Amino acid sequence: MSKRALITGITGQDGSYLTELLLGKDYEVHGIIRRASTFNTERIDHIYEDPQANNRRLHLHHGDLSTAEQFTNLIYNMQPDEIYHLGAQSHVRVSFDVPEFTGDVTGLGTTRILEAVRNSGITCRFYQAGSSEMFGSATPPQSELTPFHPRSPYGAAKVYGHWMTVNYREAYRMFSANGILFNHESPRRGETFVTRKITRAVARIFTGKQSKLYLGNLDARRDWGYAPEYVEGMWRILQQEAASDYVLGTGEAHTVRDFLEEAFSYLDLDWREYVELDPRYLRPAEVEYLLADASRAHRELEWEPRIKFRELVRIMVDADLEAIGITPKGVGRAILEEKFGEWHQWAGSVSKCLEAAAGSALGD
Ligand code: NAP
Ligand code: G4F
Repeated sequence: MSKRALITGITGQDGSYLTELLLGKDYEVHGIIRRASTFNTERIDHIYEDPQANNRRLHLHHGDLSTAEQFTNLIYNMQPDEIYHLGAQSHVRVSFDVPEFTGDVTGLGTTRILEAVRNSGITCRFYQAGSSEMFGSATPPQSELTPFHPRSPYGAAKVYGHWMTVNYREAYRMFSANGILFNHESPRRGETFVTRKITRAVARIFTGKQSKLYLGNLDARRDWGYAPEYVEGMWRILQQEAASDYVLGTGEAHTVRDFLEEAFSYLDLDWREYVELDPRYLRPAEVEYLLADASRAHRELEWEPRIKFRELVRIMVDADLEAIGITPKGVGRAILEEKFGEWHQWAGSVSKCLEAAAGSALGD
């Protein structure tokens, strides 16, 4: 019999890839979406099935992490085998503007789902989307043994969610596991995160639609990987015999400046001609250096990312060129074909999603 999964944050970058992965593994997938006055499902439109269709395997339910009102009933009625809790206010700089809201949705949201599982009395496996932001100013490389020192309301909220997940494991013997994921990016990354902001700007500058790119701190170092590989890591974490916590990352760190250099030079452009500092993108406290020690995941999950920094940049620039209507240079596309020959391919996953984004059509 096929397994049933519930995903919070299904409309986000990771939620959309995870849905594709699980449908490919024959799961029945349920997702929680927020009611919005405009379409907010463009990342999953290409896989959504008509509600009237027989035997559909993707189901959406309205809900908001700021209230627990319907989660116990929903989970009791659904009886999921696995819950992937990905929903969050996930933008670090924005968390300084709305710290209380971030604590509520990103922190307490985790407790609301854990409590709903406990109250419903069902047995299922729970995944918490933890973040390398929890390490904050801790000395790199960071592993499962590195003490947390968050530097933002977002990071602090994720630390709370992390320890609640551990607590439900210890107190109630729930299979609740934390993934501590370093930055992972893709053509579906939100446009206000620095990687996508850069690759989108590169495509627009290349085609004369934009002349300047305003950024904040260019010295911060991040361990950037490719999102589809990380959702596979999430799935592996929930397939282990016992629940535990795992760091996922590439083990390579680069500065924002390195990212600019790589993205602009791919199209023979010099980033220095276009990039300017805007202090509004600086943070009251910065995380300077994140670098994963993912050796535990390599050993126990047999998880090893195949897409590294340079390849990631090329995939993202190619996709943003295609999104803007230009034939991509093609190196990124070729990398996917060569290295990612399984469920995630350009034609099925990148192009289809770009087409859907152009004409978002999912109704309620
Ligand atoms: P994302 O693209 O920002 O997606 C966040 C998801 O959460 C969206 O589906 C969003 O819905 C939903 N959401 C936000 N507020 C909500 C609320 N009040 N109620 C219900 N749903 C809500 O994030 P992502 O990059 O896919 O990341 C997935 C998870 O991993 C997040 O928890 C993030 O903090 C964590 N994480 C991400 C990374 C990374 O590098 N990507 C690294 C470590 C951890 P809308 O579409 O309606 O906004
Ligand atoms: O792309 P970012 O906004 O990602 P950040 O802050 O590392 O957070 C992301 O990764 C976390 C995992 O470590 C996730 F948990 C979190 O949900 C999110 O997905 O910023 C990356 C770096 C920062 O140092 C920032 O200061 O880029 C720097 N930066 C410089 N200029 C900028 C900009 N960031 C953004 N968003 N916009 C800028 O203009």
